[in-house]
Amino acid sequence: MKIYGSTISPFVRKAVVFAEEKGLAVELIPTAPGDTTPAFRAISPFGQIPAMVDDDFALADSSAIIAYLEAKHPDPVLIPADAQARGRTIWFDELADTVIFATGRTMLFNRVVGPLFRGVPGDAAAADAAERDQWPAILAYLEQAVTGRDFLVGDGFTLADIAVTSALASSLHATAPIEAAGHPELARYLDTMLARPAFARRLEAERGFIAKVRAKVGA
Ligand SMILES: N[C@@H](CCC(=O)N[C@@H](CS)C(=O)NCC(=O)O)C(=O)O
Repeated sequence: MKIYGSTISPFVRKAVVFAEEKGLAVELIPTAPGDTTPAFRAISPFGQIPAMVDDDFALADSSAIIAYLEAKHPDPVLIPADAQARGRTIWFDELADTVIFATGRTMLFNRVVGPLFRGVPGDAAAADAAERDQWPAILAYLEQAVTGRDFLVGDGFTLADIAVTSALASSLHATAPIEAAGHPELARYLDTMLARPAFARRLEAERGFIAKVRAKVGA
């Protein structure tokens, strides 16, 4: 299957990792957010990444892609059937897409995407305010959510882990690493998640790409 986008976006990384954790081969087609080419707009009418083509079926939006993949490839289960476990899984997925990445996006766009990729100055004060006023509460919430646990929901790996790890990974391209001194359980949890091959592969490529652009623009 083809997934269009850049995994620096948490939504794209979430869809790619979800597919790879299902054992599917993903061809990532590099596509910038807002790409206006007609072929891309045919599968993502509003230009958002990710979008997917699987055989002759096209679909945009990470949540739609993930629901499609879970139905088509139920093994391994990544969205539990149990009512409470499913509710908790979707809670963490939404938390990642909204609360975590709302703050992460402010840091990422103003410190990385704008200045490095788009050649526009970022709003440094907005990024600093998000890091100072919103980021600590998110880390504190996640610290208690993973304390004494290997996974966010139940005793197995789910979409909750993929979504939260992906939102954190994108945010961490633009802010300090999570130090074990301040958040020992979250640091341990994140290390374990990021060591999974699907995450590790993407993060290595993303870091390499950001470093290359940084060197090119001299930032
Ligand atoms: N609800 C969408 C959100 C996707 C999204 O916001 N993607 C951003 C990149 S992080 C984008 O493509 N923005 C381009 C635009 O809105 O023009 C999903 O889950 O896929």
